[in-house]
Amino acid sequence: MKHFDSTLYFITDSTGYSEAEFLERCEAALRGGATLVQLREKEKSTREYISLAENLHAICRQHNVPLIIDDRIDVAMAVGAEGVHLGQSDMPVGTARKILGDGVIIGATAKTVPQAKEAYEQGADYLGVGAIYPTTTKVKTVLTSTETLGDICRAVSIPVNAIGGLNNDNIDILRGIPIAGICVVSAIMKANDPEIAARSLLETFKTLK
Ligand code: TZP
Ligand code: MG
Repeated sequence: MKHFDSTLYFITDSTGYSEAEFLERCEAALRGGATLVQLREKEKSTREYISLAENLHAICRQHNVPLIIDDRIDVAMAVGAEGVHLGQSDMPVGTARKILGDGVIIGATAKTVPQAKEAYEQGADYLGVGAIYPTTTKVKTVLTSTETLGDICRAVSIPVNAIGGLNNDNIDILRGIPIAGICVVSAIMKANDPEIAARSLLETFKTLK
């Protein structure tokens, strides 16, 4: 069954960490309550990406949290990950859906209402929308207004997550917008204690409803 909860969607960045440190931080995020995890690797070889995905998948399974692979449907298939996340320059959602079938979670990045509607119509299961704030994470993105975020939420009937520069001190800007959850990289990955960071983000998010 394709069930997932995108309330606290933790997106990884292994830059600067040994594999052991990286996996320990991911596990801490899961202990803190991350509800969905995305492995996002931009520099690794295919073989390295698969190996890290296998190791992270084992940890996610222990916490009953689905693992999503960024960009690479081949890597997702190789490790039996629960899903894949596709940006606007990656494989179109409809093509990925044909390859992966209905049982796999497909997420898509959308920055405008037309992009959101297209991904939804092609079979996306959730959308990531942003960047809401400037981000220090390595990514090609532009800012998306909270107004557009709200319009996207109302234009599709799948979960929509906000992303980009979000942390405990600034997510109040999302209050009242019918998002399903938040996606964060640095606020957890670079926290002194990723477990505490995840737990408090979850608590803060719940107060926005
Ligand atoms: N897409 C839009 S912003 C972003 C991605 C992958 C990075 C978000 O990272 P952070 O550290 O939570 O700002
Ligand atoms: Mg991508």
